[in-house]
Amino acid sequence: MLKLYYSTTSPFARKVRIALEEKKIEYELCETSAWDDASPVHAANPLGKVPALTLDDGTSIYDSRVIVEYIDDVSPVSRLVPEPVRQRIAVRKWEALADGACDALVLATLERKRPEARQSPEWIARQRHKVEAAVAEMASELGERPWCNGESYTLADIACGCALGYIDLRAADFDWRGRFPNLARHADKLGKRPAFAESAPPKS
Ligand code: GSF
Repeated sequence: MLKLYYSTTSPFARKVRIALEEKKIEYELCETSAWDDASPVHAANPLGKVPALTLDDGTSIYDSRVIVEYIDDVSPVSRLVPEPVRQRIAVRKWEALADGACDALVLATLERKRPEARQSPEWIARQRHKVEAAVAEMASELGERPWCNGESYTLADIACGCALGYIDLRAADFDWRGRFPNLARHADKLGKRPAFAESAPPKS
């Protein structure tokens, strides 16, 4: 059976978990911390990051974008990335935007964990700016439409919802709900899907 190495806080792993659930693919979850040298994720991914997915033949794949592409291709149920090239690229661009916001927030979070005297406020501000610009772009792209891309639920919505959830976890002071009511509406709608509700990150 497929085995997913994940952590409860990782927005990238959450994206994969939601995709697996939506596609109704059976898999085993293995919670782990990539920061633990003894974590089995290091054998599955030389980069030592979650998520990583081991396949039935014992090989593994990473990172989240490759895993999602794989699971979208192995099951025809609920296509998450549309096939026509323009739509596909638009959805993948949404994913790059949402994942990029998470990457910046991961960097800012790690910086804040360093001893205070060694932290760089400029670096944190630089990353924070990227997060804010990405969220503004998401709000502008979503507008008043029902889904991030096209007429249906896609990976764009999954990536967007996971990024917003991660912002709540790591940058709770960023009032994106107040600034972008359309994103708040969309996040609430996504949060009602079982796949989102079941994978919600821990509170703070
Ligand atoms: C990012 C994974 C990642 O940053 C993907 O899968 O899409 N581009 C990759 N994983 C973090 C956990 S998290 O903050 O989501 C991780 O495992 N970091 C451990 C490390 O040593 O950097």
